[in-house]
Amino acid sequence: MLIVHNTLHRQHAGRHEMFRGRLVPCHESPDRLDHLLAELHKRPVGTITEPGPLDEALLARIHSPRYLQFLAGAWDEWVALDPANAELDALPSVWPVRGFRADVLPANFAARMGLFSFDAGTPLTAGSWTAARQGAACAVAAAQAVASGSTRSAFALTRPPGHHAGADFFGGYCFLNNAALAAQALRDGGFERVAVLDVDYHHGNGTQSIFYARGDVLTVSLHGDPSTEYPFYLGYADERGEGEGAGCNLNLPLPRGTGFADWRAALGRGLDEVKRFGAQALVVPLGVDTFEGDPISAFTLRSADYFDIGRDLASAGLPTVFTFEGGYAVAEVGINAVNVLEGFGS
Ligand code: SP5
Ligand code: ZN
Repeated sequence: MLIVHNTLHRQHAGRHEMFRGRLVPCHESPDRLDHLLAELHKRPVGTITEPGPLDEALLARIHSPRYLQFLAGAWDEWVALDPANAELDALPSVWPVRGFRADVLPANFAARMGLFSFDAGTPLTAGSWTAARQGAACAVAAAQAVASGSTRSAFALTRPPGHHAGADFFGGYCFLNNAALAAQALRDGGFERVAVLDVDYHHGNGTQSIFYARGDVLTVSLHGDPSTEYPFYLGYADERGEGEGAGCNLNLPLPRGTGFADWRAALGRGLDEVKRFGAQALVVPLGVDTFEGDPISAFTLRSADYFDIGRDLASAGLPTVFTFEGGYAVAEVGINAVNVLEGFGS
């Protein structure tokens, strides 16, 4: 397995996220990748490389030009609002909901932050753009290596994560949709039909929305039932895709407290769907926030279960790209993620 390392991820280090009226310390922190890398050094499951420069044309096929332009200038604009902001994380505080204009682009930066986001839990910092771009470059490099045939499987150490980010919005700790970029890179690399099988605790709303009307990319997500779990407003079982993408989205919501037996049965249903679709390559947004010790999630998977997840995913027999998503029991993040990779094999 090829492992693509994100050296610049540390430049994205939020201090606080808004949670129920309080600013609380960020769950999504740079030390998550330290633990992952340390575990990869203990248990080498593949060769570690660094990505080349990010393919701008590919980036612009997944994200809208005005969103990318917003992200590129966001930190400077935040500080321009007030020089004291340089010491603070940028968070949105006002959003356009139903009935508001989606076509306007307010000059006011705070207004644009809301236009391009869906929560106040995703701090944007001085280095977020640099880090997100390098994470995306890892996902693309991993996918291109798989598409070229130089490796059968690859794992991208993407941080910040990506599966909540849509074509023109950030949220859920995500800015650029690494998994969507990987799927598009696999399509461009010659695979006609690509499947995304998202195993993070949270619904992959960004990836779903990006591919919702496309028939060439299947999106499947196993996740905490959005009626009680973040991101709440998408991820229900009746969302099956639209237009050419009708039938090409599958959501498998599971209740809080779900254990490995039920979770694994849902994974089996997801894998059946991947097979039925006739996927030629697979992208797995790998979150390990399904772990019993995760501080923000409510499934009860144990560390040993992640070997079985890897084995089950390998049974699809497809060229596979993993992107790294959630998982906030920091000390166990490395063990659980590398267990998946070890179970998967090469
Ligand atoms: C990539 C990913 O896993 N994103 C998840 C974003 C979840 N954001 C909402 C977090 C709510 C935090 N709840 C804290 C509960 C503490 N008891
Ligand atoms: Zn998650």
